[in-house]
Amino acid sequence: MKKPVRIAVTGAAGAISSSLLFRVAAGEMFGTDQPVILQLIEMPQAMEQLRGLAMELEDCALPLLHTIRIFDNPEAGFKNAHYAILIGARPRTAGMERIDLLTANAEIFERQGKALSANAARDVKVLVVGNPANTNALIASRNAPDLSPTQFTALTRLDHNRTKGIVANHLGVNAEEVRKVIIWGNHSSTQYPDLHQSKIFGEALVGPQLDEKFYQENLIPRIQNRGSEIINARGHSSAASAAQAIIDHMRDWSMGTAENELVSMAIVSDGSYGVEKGIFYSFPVRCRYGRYQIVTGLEINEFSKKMMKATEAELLEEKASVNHLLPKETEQSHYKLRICLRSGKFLAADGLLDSGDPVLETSRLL
Ligand code: NAX
Repeated sequence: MKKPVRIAVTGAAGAISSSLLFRVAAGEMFGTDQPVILQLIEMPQAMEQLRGLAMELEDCALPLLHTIRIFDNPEAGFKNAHYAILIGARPRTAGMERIDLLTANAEIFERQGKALSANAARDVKVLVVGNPANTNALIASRNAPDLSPTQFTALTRLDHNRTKGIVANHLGVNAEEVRKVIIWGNHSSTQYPDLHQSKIFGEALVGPQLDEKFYQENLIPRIQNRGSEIINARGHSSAASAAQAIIDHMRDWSMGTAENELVSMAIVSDGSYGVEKGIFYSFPVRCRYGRYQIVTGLEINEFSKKMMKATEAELLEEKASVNHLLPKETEQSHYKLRICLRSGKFLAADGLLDSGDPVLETSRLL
């Protein structure tokens, strides 16, 4: 049996987490030979609810569930975590402006970034789910001076999976047949679900299988607004499908993407495709050896360029509104990316260790 991995989850008593934790403890995220230690974090007022959830987990007698620990603060909860899934966030309440939501959450993610930097395993992989997810990831990452920005990601896999599901349903095929969809940009209604690179049964999708006008005028807005459609229908935001997307995101990041496939992850921009550096933007990536790599060289048409710019503009606006929470000292590390090795040493994108010793030739292995 492998050594257990430590998985910290914030917002652990909430709706998404309640769908997620049982599946993680059953081995659906990291495999059925990987024991897990769950470090569950909640607000002090939700600890009783969290204790109830922990009891239910215990009552499942799952063989992979090594330990459950519950915490009312991120500093202790992130201790030695190999994975951190940041779900807890302030929900938008009536009368709250977008800027109020950004500010309320910014404070939460500032503290969590600091706590991760000081307490988590040096090669911790962080996934931000709580909204506004991309900008929350930026705040956490900018407040984590001892970690690499490449260790932080935000969830756009739900949008990616939604696109596959909706297109598959429209065409009457299995979702697995719809390959290479891309979500560009923000996890918001400005996201750009790009099907121009997509394949179905190995052939181009837009054009031969899917009318371009229908795609632009019907499918794109439908995917962009799917979150609100679900809230209107069930009175709650997505929970089970978000849990599925979290499992897919973490599994692919650590264990690799399927052959001949790509996935969407919001990661710190390195300037690829002309996207401004230093913001968390969803790109097409492939993962291997526990790292992601942006898929480069895709042909981008004029329509796509316009859509990609619009969602980038929204992220730049969000960044400007939380600028006061982004410490100056971490600005450079977000422009010149390096990866953090398991040893805690940093490897620059040019293949040099901090000491200046070359270790391997790498291009864009982030
Ligand atoms: P719930 O309201 O059911 O649960 C949130 C939980 O987080 C609550 O139990 C609350 O006590 C806790 N919490 C709040 N602040 C905390 C903090 N500082 N530390 C620890 N715990 C804290 O919401 P749920 O449906 O689980 O959704 C959680 C977040 O995911 C929301 O921000 C939501 O908007 C976001 N989503 C993001 C998605 C994505 O694709 N990126 C999709 C699903 C979801 O909408």
